[in-house]
Amino acid sequence: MTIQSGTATAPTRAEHALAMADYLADGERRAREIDNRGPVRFGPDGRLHDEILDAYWEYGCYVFEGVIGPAEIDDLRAGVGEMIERAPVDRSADVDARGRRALGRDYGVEPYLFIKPLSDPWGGTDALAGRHPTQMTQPTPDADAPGDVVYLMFGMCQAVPAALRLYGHPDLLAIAASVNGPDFVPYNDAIFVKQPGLGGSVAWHQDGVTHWDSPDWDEGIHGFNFQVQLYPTTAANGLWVVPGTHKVGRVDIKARVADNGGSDLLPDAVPLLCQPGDVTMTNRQVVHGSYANTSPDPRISVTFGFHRRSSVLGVQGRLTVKDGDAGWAPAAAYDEQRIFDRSAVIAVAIDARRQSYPEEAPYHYQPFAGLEDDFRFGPDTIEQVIRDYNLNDLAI
Ligand SMILES: O=C(O)CCC(=O)C(=O)O
Repeated sequence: MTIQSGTATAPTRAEHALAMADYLADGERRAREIDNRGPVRFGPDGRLHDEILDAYWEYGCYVFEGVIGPAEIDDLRAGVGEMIERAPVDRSADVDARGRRALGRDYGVEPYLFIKPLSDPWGGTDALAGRHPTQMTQPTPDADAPGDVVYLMFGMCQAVPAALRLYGHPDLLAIAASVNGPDFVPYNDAIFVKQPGLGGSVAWHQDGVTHWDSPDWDEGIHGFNFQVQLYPTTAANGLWVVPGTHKVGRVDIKARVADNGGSDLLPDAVPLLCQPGDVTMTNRQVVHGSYANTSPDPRISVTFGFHRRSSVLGVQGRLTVKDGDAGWAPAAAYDEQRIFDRSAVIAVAIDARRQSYPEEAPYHYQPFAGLEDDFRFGPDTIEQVIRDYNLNDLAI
């Protein structure tokens, strides 16, 4: 069977899984041929090892193996699992499946984004600046599938204490400093939930929206995203990237799919294959996407990104997901205060982590040097820094 983008006749879940098999195997083989994975290594100066940086800049993605230990992964699975359980029963409800008031009814940003099972909510639409020009195959879910499934969850630093601690992870922050400079700033965060047989797709896209025509454009100007994987990621449920596309400017994705006979199975894409505790770093300019999860394996990717300060300061942020609806939300240009307020989450996260992992050397975040005592994790900073922090995301 040929799978085509946006066709009227949708395969069933089982047909889709079967039809993907050869493509998935080929993609795995291509992924193994690329030298872009291994444990995190730093040089004597504390910066990410040059070999890793070179590979990241060559391919636009890197898989760091075994960064997060099993005990921390267990904590994250428990915390994220609870956040999923506390979701409204469907997109119009205020109570969770146990009849409790759902999480986040008092949050400034709705924490849950629902979709129809196995659907592609953004492909071929104007959402998110129209950056997903083609629609992925949307298989028909099994008859017993729920009407709505959680697709994305926002506000992890407020909703999941283990995720706040993760946000202060010294190796991840040292990587961010190596790529974006010691004065790096945060972007946003989102947890991708791809339940087996239900999880939706993310259509092929490049993330950045503000700097494509900038005279200062380069391959790093739109920053990168980490994904901390809580479960194994496979070719069937994982994120795919087209290596090297972060270097070539805006890619005509529509033409690529058309040249591929209308199929969304791009021939030069590779899946990011991970074990629990592995962390991927993906350049936001690389063409990337993921297929409907018709496999039996769940994927939960705790996703958060970082930018160069110069990419954000004075820039009009335009890209956001608000009120459960992905779309443009014009804001004033990001100024020093906004950047400071959002970056304070990193300072508090570092201290939250220090309190839970006293044996680990905390990361020294240069923009908050000397201010550490003002941003200790506790009731005051939970209220003043963490509550609704994602209203201040820095989305470019
Ligand atoms: O994890 C996925 O499936 C999609 C991730 C993505 O599109 C992103 O992080 O920008």
